[in-house]
Amino acid sequence: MSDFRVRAQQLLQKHEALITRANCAIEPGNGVYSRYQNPILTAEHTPIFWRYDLNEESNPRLMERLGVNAAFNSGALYWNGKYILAVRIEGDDRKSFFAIAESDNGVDGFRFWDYPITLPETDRPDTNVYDMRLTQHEDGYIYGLFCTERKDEDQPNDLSAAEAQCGIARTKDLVTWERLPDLITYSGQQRNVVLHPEFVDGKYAMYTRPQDGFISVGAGGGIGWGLSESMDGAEIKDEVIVDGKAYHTIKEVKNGQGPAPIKTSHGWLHMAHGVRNTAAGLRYVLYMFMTELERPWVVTHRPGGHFIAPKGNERVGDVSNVVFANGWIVNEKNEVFIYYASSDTRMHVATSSVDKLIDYCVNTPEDGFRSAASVQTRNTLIAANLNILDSLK
Ligand code: M1P
Repeated sequence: MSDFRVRAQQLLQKHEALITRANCAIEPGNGVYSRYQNPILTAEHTPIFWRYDLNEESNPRLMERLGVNAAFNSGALYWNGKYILAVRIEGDDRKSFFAIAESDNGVDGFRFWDYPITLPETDRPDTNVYDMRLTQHEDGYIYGLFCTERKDEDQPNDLSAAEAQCGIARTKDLVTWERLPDLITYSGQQRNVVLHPEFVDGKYAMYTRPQDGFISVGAGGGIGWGLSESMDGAEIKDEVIVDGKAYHTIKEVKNGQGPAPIKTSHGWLHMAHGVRNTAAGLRYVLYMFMTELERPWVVTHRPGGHFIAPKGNERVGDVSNVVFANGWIVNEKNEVFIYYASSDTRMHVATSSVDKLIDYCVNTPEDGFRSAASVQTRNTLIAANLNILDSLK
């Protein structure tokens, strides 16, 4: 067999072994959710035929021609009994695009469809697109809301000056996408915009993240909420803040809605990311809250602290000390699959259930905003436990 064929078989076999590797929950976990042994998607999970020219004549050394740098921040959808991710793929050229990966069980066996999503552009082409939130809306479409980044033309000499806005596309089959005009709001920039799955007062409802700059939210920030008459020319005239930033919490610098919320009989379950600054740079964690069923912009429960923080190997990557989630799935058994990325590099899953997440939101004490309040809360728990500890031994 030629060297070329030997190498081709090695590459293909190694890739297949990676994709078919079983993933196991790490038990006993914290009782709220289970983490898993392996990431579910990495750059190496992308098909060999996306990265190599497999023609021996044009690539006799079988070199990688188009490298993939990362597979992370994925939207998620339970669709025809499959666990679907709209993955943010970043090439070695730093450009991101979206690709669908699917799995039968939600925790392993994720396999990319043959082609990435071909996303139409508007008449103002995107430089970079990322972080798609998938929402199955009651109007019958699947919407993908994502960040579209373009050069800030007002600052031509600063090559890092960029503008973030919310791009919108919709589909019925996840293959053919119709691009709609970008969302109009009256905030400077937008990122982390998420479509609510139901009409509210007959209008489309969106979670927003108004921000003054591209990285810094400035005087803006917080998770906002607004209504639009239509998605074809979406416009939010008024944004109210649902969940703001707060001093000395896990969301001191900025925060943003994760995926579309999950509807439960107790209210809407929300997952979001919170960011604080440290000597080592920004630290991104996930947190949860619940809102009223009829008024999804009114918070009813605010469990204090982080829900998922970067742990072990998750802490290191292209942008270290980050966990970020823009997708989760509830199946017909009310099991919840939380898809989170670590350090802007790879994708993981954590599993839970609707009941466990409601329990977590309802029964986790709120942040008391002072050390003394935290000690008081902990002492209440300790005192109650010391009365029953001996009976458990
Ligand atoms: O690098 C961490 C994250 O930074 C941004 O999130 P936010 O707008 O909240 O700061 C996004 O670029 C996100 O993709 C990235 O994971």
